[in-house]
Amino acid sequence: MSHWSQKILAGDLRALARAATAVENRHPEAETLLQELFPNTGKSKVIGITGSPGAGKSTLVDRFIRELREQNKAVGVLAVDPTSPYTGGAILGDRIRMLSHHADEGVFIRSMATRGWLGGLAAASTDMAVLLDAAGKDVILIETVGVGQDEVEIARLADVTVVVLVPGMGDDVQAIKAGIMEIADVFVINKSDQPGADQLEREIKAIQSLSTRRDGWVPPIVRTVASEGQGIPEALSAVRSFLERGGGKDRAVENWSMRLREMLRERVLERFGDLDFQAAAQDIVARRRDPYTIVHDWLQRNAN
Ligand SMILES: Nc1nc2c(ncn2[C@@H]2O[C@H](COP(=O)(O)OP(=O)(O)OP(=O)(O)O)[C@@H](O)[C@H]2O)c(=O)[nH]1
Ligand SMILES: [Mg+2]
Repeated sequence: MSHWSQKILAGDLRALARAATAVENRHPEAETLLQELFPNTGKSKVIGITGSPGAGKSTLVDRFIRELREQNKAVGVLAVDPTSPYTGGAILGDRIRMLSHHADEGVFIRSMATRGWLGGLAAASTDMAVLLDAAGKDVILIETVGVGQDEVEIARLADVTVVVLVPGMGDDVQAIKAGIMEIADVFVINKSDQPGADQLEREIKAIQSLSTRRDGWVPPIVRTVASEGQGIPEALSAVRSFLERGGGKDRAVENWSMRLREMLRERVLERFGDLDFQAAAQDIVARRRDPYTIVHDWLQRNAN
């Protein structure tokens, strides 16, 4: 095992930070590192926190960190910033807001920019979680914005997913219908100091009453005022009760099954790197060649 891996396992923060950068940049040496570290993982709990922009996710994460640190848990935080323009200032905001924890050796925070990541976001998050797990973090918090395909995938990688909603935003309920329902293990109604929390809770319950989850779990609804630290222990205890049911294994199997397919696809495409898809596609559209023969020929040529 490399000296670098040993340092990470020993909890060396500089070594971990360097590794996180290597993983984020998909540096070839990151793969060797992850290979070496993987046998030492499987101990962390991964909590996904997702919700619309400005819902208070970072504020909530910050409070979770405090609470968990009081319980002497080592915490890793991964803030996955979306490409959409509204987060222009959020990266900096996150850094500043969570800065108070930076001097704390038990907390490791990393913002991951997603520009140019297309599709690889969940893969990168998985690798980062492996890294933080190896570094001995008891809990890994992953903040993501919205409920796009990436978020659904990241939610699948988390052992438990918290969906943060805020009162008074009619579109939240639309979002619930659009797919939050299937990924939320715990609902947090943040900004409960604002009017409309009762109504939002009723709406969530109404939707919940329409269908039951396959695992029979009814996601609890917890009200918080993250900016004031209200409802934090309750939210974490809802998270814990879901974790204690132990449904995470199935989800992990599903996640790795998907990851394996992606990794294979990526490696195969790498190996076939010099193929001219564009030219081949033009030939197909012009009916000069057929796609079946093209793929067959490619496979023949690279069959080793
Ligand atoms: N009134 C009120 N404001 C809150 C509460 N929680 C957070 N805020 C404020 O809401 C704003 C957004 O909070 P963030 O934690 O940055 O929200 P976010 O969901 O992380 O935002 P993005 O990462 O940009 O999507 C900040 O000004 C917070 O101080 C709350 O419970 N009540
Ligand atoms: Mg945030």
